[in-house]
Amino acid sequence: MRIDIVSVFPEYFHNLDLSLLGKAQEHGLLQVQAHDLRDWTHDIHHSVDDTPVGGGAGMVMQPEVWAECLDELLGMDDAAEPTKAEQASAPVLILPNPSAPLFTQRDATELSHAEHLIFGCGRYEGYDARLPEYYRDQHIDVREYSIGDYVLNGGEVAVCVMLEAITRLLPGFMGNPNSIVEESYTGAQSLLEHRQYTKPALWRGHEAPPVLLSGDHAKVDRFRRDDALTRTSEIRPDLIEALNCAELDKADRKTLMSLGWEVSGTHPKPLADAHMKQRA
Ligand code: 6GU
Repeated sequence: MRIDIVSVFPEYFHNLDLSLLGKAQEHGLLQVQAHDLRDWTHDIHHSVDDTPVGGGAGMVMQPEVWAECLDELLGMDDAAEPTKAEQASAPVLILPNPSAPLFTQRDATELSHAEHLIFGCGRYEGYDARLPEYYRDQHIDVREYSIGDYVLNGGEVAVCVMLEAITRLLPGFMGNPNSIVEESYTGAQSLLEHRQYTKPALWRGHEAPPVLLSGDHAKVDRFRRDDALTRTSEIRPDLIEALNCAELDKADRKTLMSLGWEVSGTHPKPLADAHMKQRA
């Protein structure tokens, strides 16, 4: 996978040379290149922003500087019609934006199959709204994503978050691919992961659940599944409501009922008179 990142702080992405991402680059699994947006400016001040049309606080990133950079990275200077192979490996343009739909595990999985990703990091009050519009008109797959309901100073951290979520799904990235299968937010039936314990079994007076030491794999699996259901019911009831009841086994239903859920319909629903432990 090839990854280009454009930012006015390209040094920000030195962190990608560390840890598993750094290893993956060394092994040729991915090639990451961070570019300085100011390299595409023409004026002496290397300016990338201007005041908002219509007035208001802050500065907006100019579309033309971005477009000259993105045209080059997208290979759009090339007048020739794209070949079939080029179309199949067409880059996906990802623009972090706090006012966009949330980035989820589903997006990470989908993007992990792309051959080439280009991330453009906005700063200030963001980029000119015509930028994503223009590239969609050029038949580029443009995605705008937010990583959560809070405001960051720029898209750089958001890009690091998305990149980590995407690249760890590349075949050969993780030492043990099973660790991906079991974790939270994978598959249609998303639950928070069960809690984990290591040795010693008794630590500062706190015991790890004895069933985990029983050696009975079926019991361990059931305990973990119930722990996942219980934690999800408490912390993320929205994920329980999205479950498909037809895919729950008998023990799942029993556990959910004991947690105050009705499981006779298509999706679980809170029992009308149940004292649900909702988030404050
Ligand atoms: Cl993608 N950008 C910024 N600036 N703030 C954010 C965000 C993105 N996602 C959440 N907050």
